[in-house]
Order: sequence, then structure tokens, then C-alpha cells
Amino acid sequence: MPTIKTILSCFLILLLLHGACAQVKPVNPKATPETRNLCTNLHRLAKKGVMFGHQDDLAYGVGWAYEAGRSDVKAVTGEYPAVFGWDLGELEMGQQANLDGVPFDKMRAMAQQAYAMGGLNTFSWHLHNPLEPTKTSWDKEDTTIKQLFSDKKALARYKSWLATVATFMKSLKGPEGELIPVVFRPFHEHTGSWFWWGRDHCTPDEYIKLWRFTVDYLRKEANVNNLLIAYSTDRFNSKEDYLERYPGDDYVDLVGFDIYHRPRAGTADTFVPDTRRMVETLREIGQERNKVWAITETGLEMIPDENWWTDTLLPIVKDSGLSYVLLWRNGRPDHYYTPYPGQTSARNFMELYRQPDILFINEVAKEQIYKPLKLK
Ligand code: BMA
Repeated sequence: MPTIKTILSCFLILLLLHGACAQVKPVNPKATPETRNLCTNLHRLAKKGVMFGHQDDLAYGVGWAYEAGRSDVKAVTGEYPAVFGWDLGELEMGQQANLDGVPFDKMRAMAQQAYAMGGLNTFSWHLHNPLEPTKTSWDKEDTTIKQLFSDKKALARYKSWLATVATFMKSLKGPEGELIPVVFRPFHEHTGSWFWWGRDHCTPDEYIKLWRFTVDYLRKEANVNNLLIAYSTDRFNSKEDYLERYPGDDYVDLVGFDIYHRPRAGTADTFVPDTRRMVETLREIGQERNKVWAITETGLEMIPDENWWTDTLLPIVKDSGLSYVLLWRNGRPDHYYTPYPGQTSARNFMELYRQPDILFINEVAKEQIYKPLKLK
């Protein structure tokens, strides 16, 4: 006769197994334990709230640069964001600093700081054109991708660029030498046509080929196992439109989009309903494919609207299931997306900050997103 203790233990084992099966795994089967934990925790955390993110938050803000510990978000709210965005653009060119002047050694140190605080790092990549490397991401040359795959020299160059990305990603290490898991978000905003990988410059098959080549190279050739891969479009009209260039469920961990608020005088402003509709479509896609979803870039430049945070951003992200929303960089006095003390929208930003389901670093640190899921 099995004792009550044995029955209970069996039940507990079954429960644990069920928990393990329910966990969503990264698309890279060789992902490090911390990367697997992050994937699981992002899915779990999205049910609790939306993490607030900011590009280059620790690097500079309006009127300052590279002051240890400083952040415009923290200066206003007293707290750092939960998500830290960075860009690798021009790493591939052998530069010491990225296209916005952020030195890569400082970027690595700041990403390590973000990780140590318990936050999430995400990297985009405004890379040059591998066919003509002097040309930037904003090169609108048609058929670049098509030519890339038939031009041995250019393809070798592109592989060497990927090797620089791999080396950087593998240099992101925590205090115990463990690799820091990060979100990697290549070839973004491709439903627009301002980058050489944009919609008008390549076919869906070509875009998908470049995507798979990139992800395969990183995980198979370069053995990079600390990435979650983010697919993020710009504006889109429907689910079909969003998925037109989707590289497949085996190549994507997170689905997202970038969208900026650019009100135009004399035109009805439909930003909130339009963006909310996009979020709902994204939610459907995320749920169907078991991917987390996020607004990977957004903002209103210089935030002249004093209630923008609760009138515009909040209705877009509230009860949306979004994992995070990332505001773009505070690059110049005429190019910034989060307030600094005294800025027009600073008071209203505090109201967003006080929302229990908008998560900044302290709440996210408590969640220990790099640690295994505990039975709750
Ligand atoms: C754009 C602007 C540019 C910047 C680029 C890449 O939105 O902020 O100034 O160079 O992103 O970060």
C-alpha cells in the first residue's frame, strides 16, 4: 500500500513536471540556463505588468553624458527603468563607439550594471550596408539583400560583421562569469522603407533569408547562447501584414513593433486608437504563437503635451499583456523622449510611474528574472 507521503510526493513531482512543460523555452535549444529563465520569466511577468524601458538611459540625458549612476528617468521618479535599450550600430565598422557616440566598452559596463540591478537589456543594430560599407542603415539601395547572397566578398564581409556582434554578446558577463542574457532585435522597422532591409528594397523571401542566415550564424557558427530574438516591425495594418516577413516561430522569441507619435496640425490625431489596435493584433499573434510581445520603440519627441503619459501612453499599454514598452533616447535638447526634472510632462510622468502595473526596476528586481521559476 502506498503511504500518504508517497502519494503526495508523486503528486508534487507531477505538478513540478507540469510547471516545467508549461515553461516557454527560447528558440535556441542551446540557450544558457539564465537565458531560459529569462524567457520563462518574461512570459510570467507580462501577466503582472508592463516593464518601462528607455534607450541609452544610463549613458546620457538632456544636458549630461556619462555620469556614473545618472539617469533622466531616475532624476524624475527616483527609480531606474526596468528595461535598458542599446544599439550596436557601427560595431561592425570597427568603431570604438556606436552611431550615437556611445563607447562600446561603456555600453558593456552599463549593460552589466543593468543586469546587476535585475533589469533587462535589449540591443538593436543600425548596421551599415554590407555591399557598400560606407553607406549607413538609411541607405535605400534596392536589392541589397539579393545581391548580398550572390556576392561572395560582401557575404564574407557580412559574416565578419556578425562575428563582431557575436564577440560583443559573448563579452557580456555577470559576476560569476555567466553570460548575461539579452534581447537582440535586428532588422527592425522593416514594414517601412527607410533602411536597406525595408519593405520596398527586398522581397519577403529575401528578408526572411537574411534573418535566418543571421540567427543561424549567431547560434550555430558563433555559438552565441545568451540571446532572445525579437522581431519588430514599424506600422502595420493587419495580422497578415505583420506576418508577411515573419521568419518563423523557430527564429523569434519576442514579437514587437516600433511606433512614434507625430501629431500634425490640422489632422485628427488617431495615435491612441491606431496603436491600441496594433497592440491587440500583436497580442493575438503572441498568444497564438506563444511569444511575448512588446512595444520595442516609441515616444513623442520633446513631449510637449503635459499629460502625454496618462492620456496617450497609458491607454495604449494598459491591460495589454505587453512585456515592455521602450521609450527612445534622450539624445539632444531637441531630441528626447522621457522627461528630465522640470520638463513639461515630468509631473504627469510621475502618475504613470505610480501605476501598479507599470514596472520600474525595483519591482522587476524582486522578480529575479534570471533565476528559475519557483513554485508559487
Ligand atoms: C534615431 C535618432 C537618431 C539615431 C538613431 C539610432 O531615431 O535617435 O539620432 O542615430 O535613432 O539610434
